Amino acid sequence: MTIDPALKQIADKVEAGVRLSFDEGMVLSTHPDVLTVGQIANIARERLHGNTTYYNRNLHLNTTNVCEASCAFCSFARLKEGMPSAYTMTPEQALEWIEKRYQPGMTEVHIVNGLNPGLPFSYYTDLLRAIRVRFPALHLKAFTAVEIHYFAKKFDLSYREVLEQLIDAGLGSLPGGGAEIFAERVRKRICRDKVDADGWLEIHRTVHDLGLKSNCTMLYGTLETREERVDHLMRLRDLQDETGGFQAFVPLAYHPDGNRLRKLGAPTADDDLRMIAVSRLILDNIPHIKAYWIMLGIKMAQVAQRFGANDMDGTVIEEKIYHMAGAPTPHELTVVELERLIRSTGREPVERTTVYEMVGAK
Ligand code: V47
Repeated sequence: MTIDPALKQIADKVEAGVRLSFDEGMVLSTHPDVLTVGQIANIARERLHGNTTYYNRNLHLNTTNVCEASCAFCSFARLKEGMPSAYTMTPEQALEWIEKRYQPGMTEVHIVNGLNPGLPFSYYTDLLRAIRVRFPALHLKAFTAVEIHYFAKKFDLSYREVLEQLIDAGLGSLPGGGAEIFAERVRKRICRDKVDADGWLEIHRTVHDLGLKSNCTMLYGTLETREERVDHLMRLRDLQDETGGFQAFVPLAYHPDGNRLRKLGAPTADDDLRMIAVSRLILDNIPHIKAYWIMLGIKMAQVAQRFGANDMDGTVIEEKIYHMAGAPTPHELTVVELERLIRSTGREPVERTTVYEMVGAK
């Protein structure tokens, strides 16, 4: 088998543990031989994680889809209360919602909401406190940086003050959503009403400074160029050099149904696998790359385990955001199914907590 010299040079650097540049990120992003790109990413993946693929037992809770922002790619949000399928749960209704779906052994609830202008800040602190009291085994991974920014502006608080109050109420970590694509050119067109790239990064910097971990994401497949994808990864890598607080990167494949960008269609298999591989190779300082099966599809998430990914996310009981945008995946997987899917790729499933402690380890 012959390998193109440009890829061979990159493979040698990866073998030697040398950091890749923006230009090398571009070679990996554009070279037609995606299989070799994946093989190179697999070197980095196996060096970090051997044969392990992580998963967790989690629930997704979205307590309101009423949202002031009108992101062009979103199928979940409703602009105003009272519009068809708009909803807002009270904290009590949220508890009932969890109660119906909770299973012993679950370790995480992932909470992401719309930017609802009708709710006071106490709604969010009450929600976290109520869940913490009723379900003490659940880690509260809650509110994207977009929501934190919204609370800060609306309630006239600094990012630090918002986060300190949420931590006091039980916040355990921040999910990675809302990063979309950092390039201002694209942000202006797809999500102009929400926090800009610098604000998103500053919020995660503050989260890390307060001692919490967080995840990071990139939405790909809308209007961005390949350069803008690599630029996004470089900005995440720079912040991670500074703080070390990101634990996982989750590439989010754009889903086209029911939103204003639907004419674009969905990312291709090449996009999906290449995104996993390039992120593994550029983000040499972020430990985990998640192949989120809900949006990649189960089969692609399995293949991704050989292209640089080492995590599948979890059981994800009742996902809404992607299903309203047309994701054809099931709404949940059982642990038995997840483990079978991981084993059939030749990887060893390991259950983890949100912060990557092994479940059952002494
Ligand atoms: O910020 C919304 C994205 C994100 C669409 O941290 C869409 O472990 C594609 O943050 N097509 C929310 N993407 C989800 C999220 C997340 C999910 C799983 C794990 C983690 C983690 C975080 O979903 C939004 C936005 O970027 N999104 N609509 C769409 N039509």
